[in-house]
Amino acid sequence: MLEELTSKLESTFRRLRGYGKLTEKNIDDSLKEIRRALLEADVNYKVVKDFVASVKEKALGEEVLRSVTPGQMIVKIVHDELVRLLGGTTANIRTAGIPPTIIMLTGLQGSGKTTFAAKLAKYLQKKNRKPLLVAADVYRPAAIQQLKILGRSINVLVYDEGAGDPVKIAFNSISQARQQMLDTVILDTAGRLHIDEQMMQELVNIKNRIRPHEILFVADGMTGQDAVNTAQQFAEKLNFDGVVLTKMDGDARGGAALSIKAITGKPIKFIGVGEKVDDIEQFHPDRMASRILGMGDVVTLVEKAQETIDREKAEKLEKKLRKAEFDLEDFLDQLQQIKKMGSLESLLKMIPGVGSQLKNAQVDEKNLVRVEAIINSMTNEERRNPRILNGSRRKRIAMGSGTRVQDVNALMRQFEQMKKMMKQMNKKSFRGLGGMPFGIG
Ligand SMILES: Nc1nc2c(ncn2[C@@H]2O[C@H](COP(=O)(O)OP(=O)(O)O)[C@@H](O)[C@H]2O)c(=O)[nH]1
Ligand SMILES: [Mg+2]
Repeated sequence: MLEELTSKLESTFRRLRGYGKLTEKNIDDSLKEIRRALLEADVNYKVVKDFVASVKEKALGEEVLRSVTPGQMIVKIVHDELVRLLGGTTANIRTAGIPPTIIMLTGLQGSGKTTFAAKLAKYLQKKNRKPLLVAADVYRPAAIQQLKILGRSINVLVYDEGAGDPVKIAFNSISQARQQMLDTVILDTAGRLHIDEQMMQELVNIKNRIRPHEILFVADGMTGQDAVNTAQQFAEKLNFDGVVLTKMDGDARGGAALSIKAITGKPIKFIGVGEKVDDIEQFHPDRMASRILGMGDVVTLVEKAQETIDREKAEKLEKKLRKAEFDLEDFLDQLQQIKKMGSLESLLKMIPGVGSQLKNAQVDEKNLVRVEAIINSMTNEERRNPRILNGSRRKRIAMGSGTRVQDVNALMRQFEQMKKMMKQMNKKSFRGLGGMPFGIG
C-alpha cells in the first residue's frame, strides 16, 4: 500500500537522519524532496503546500533532544503532521440509540460500494451486530444479484424488491429489519459513472426519507484527485459523515488518502484492501502515518526521549519545590515547558502527587504571557535572588516588559506566598497546591 510514496520518503529521511546538525539549508532540501514525493503521489497541491510549511515551521522551532539526532526529530515532526493530515484520531461510525442503525453507502459506479456493503456486514457481524443488506441499486439486475450472492456467502439477509423505487425500498427495509430483529441496515445505492443531477437527487430523496445515522462516501483510492473532487461534490450535496477508500491494496498512490480529509473535512473511516469480504480495515490515522513513513522505530525513539526529558525536568522541579529553593528562573523554565507541551496541566501532572490536585485547575493564558515577559526583563541575578528587587528595579522591569509596577508586585507577592506554602508543606506530604500563582487554580 502506497509503496512508492513510502520508499521515496524513506530515502529522504535516511539521508536526513545522518545529519548531526540541521541547518535551514538541509531542512529545505529535505522538504523539497518531501514536497515532490507528495505531489507525485497525487496529493492535492494546496494540501502539500500547507503540509510542507507546517513541517518547516515546527522543524525550525523545535528544540532537539539530547538523545536523538535532528534528522530523527524531523521524522517525528513529519509523522505527527501526517497523522494530523489523515484526520488525527480514529473516527468511528455512529450507532443508533434505538436500533436499527441505518448506514447508507454512496459513491460512483465501480467505486466498490456493493463489495464494501458485504465487507461492512461481515465486519459488524464479528462485533455481534446483526446486519441487513438492502439492494437499493435497482437499475442493473446484475447489481442486485451481486449483493445477493455476497449476502449468501456471509449468511446475511438481503432485502430487495427487484426494480422498484429506491426510496420506498430503503424505507421498507427498515421495518423489515425490525421484524427480523436485525440491528443494522446497510443500504447499497446506485452510482453513475459521473456525478449527475438525477443520481444526486435520488440520494438526497433517500436521505430525507429515512434519515440515515451514517452516510458513507465510497471512493476508489486508485483514482487520486478525481476521488477527492467527487468527494467534495458529494459532500456539498449530501453532507456525508465519512469516507471509505477502496482498492488501497493496489497501486493506489496515496493522493486520495492524504487529501480527502483536508479538502472535504470528512474523515476516512474504513479502507478496502482487496476484493474479498474480509479485506476491510478500520482506518487509524496514526497507523497509516507510520505505514507511509515506514519509520515506526524512529517515532517511538523520539517519543521516549521527549518523555525522558520532560520527566527529568519534572523531577528536578519537584526537588526544588520540596526544598523551597524554587526561583524565578525555574518559573521561566516551567513556562517555556508549558508552551512547548501545550498545557500547564500536562506538565504539572507529571509531578507525583500533583496530578490529582489539578482536576479543576484553570490556566489564564494571558497571565502566563505577562509573567513570562516580566521574568524575561529581569537580570539573572534578580531571577535567582528576587529579594534584591527594590522599587527602582521593579519600575525598570515593568517598563521593559510593557507591564505595570503593580503587575510586577503582584507576581512577586504570589511568588513569595508560594514559597511560604512550599515550606509549610514540606513537613507534611506534598498535597494541596491550592495557591498556585499566575492565575492557576
Ligand atoms: N482490489 C480491490 N478491488 C476492489 C475493492 N473493492 C472493490 N473492488 C473491486 O472493484 C470492482 C467494483 O466493485 P463494486 O463493489 O461492484 O462497485 P460498485 O459499483 O460501487 O458497487 C469489483 O471488481 C470489485 O471486486 C478493494 O478494496 N480492492
Ligand atoms: Mg454496486
